[in-house]
Amino acid sequence: MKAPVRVAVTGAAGQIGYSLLFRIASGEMLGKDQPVILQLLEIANEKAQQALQGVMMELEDCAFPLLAGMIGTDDPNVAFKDADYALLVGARPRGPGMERADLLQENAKIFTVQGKALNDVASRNVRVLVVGNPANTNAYIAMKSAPDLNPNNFTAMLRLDHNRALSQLAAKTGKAVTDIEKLTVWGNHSPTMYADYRFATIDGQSVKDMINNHEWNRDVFLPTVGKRGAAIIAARGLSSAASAANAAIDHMHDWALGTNGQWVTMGIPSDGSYGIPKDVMFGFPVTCENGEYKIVQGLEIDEFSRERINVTLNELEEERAGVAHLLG
Ligand code: NAX
Repeated sequence: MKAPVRVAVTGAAGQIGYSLLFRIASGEMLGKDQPVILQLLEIANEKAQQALQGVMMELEDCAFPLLAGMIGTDDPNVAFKDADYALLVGARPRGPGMERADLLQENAKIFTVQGKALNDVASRNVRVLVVGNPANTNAYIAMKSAPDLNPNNFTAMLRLDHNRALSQLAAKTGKAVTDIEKLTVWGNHSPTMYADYRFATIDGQSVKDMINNHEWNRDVFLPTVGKRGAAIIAARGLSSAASAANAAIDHMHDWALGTNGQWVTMGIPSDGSYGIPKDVMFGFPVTCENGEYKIVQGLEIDEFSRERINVTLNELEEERAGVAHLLG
């Protein structure tokens, strides 16, 4: 059996946490041979801490063979101590009457503190996934607040958008999700993201040619994927939780264990590829191998795609400008 790794999860008593922690502890994220120590962070509020204790009791009651230890805390310096993986799920939700700018500011405060704590106490190789919204900008803030860590180890979750797009394409073509390769989602985890199936194939055949309907792409597919989060809220009265937890598992699993050459989508700091300014936390097509991701290069960006990419990039640039004063 391997030595245990430390997995920090914030917002551990929330909805996504409740779907996520049990799957991490059962080995679905890092493999059935990888013991984990869970380091769980919740806010310093009696109700939240009590709820966290309840979740930890349930984790105990599963008697997971791979769960090698567990702590619950309200202190980021404790939660992130020597963490090998950090899933930053907890964030400030949008309250009544709260403007987008206020939401950005409130979350910027949280992710500055958490980025600093990661910088101070986490493993030098910690791999960070930000789920809490606005995920890309929160990940950017955490990265900028952790100057001693490798910026490439800060990522944002676009995988839910990727998986949503996969499912829509499987339904449209009548094929299985596992048949579809080379799909990606560019940009921000927001309705502006651009799900792009121009390169996707099924048994070597072009999905674009199979569908052969630009209007469906523009008027049905993109709005369906982009507004899926809102549709779930309308139907369930609560935001996506199990599917978000599933996407977080997929993201970390593939990053740690590799994708065997398959494309997946990760929000990562741009290296300048495809004209996206350096450091912008952007959804790109990547492949993963040996614990590293690599952007798929050489894809042609046509006029429609460039327009879409610019829209989502502009939104991210605006968010970045909105928090610049907090990053010194
Ligand atoms: P919940 O409100 O159920 O849970 C969030 C938990 O985080 C709460 O228990 C809260 O006490 C805790 N929390 C808040 N601030 C914290 C802090 N500073 N440190 C530690 N814990 C903190 O929300 P949930 O449904 O679990 O969603 C969590 C986040 O994921 C939200 O920001 C949500 O918008 C975001 N999402 C992101 C998605 C993505 O694809 N990137 C999709 C799903 C989801 O909407």
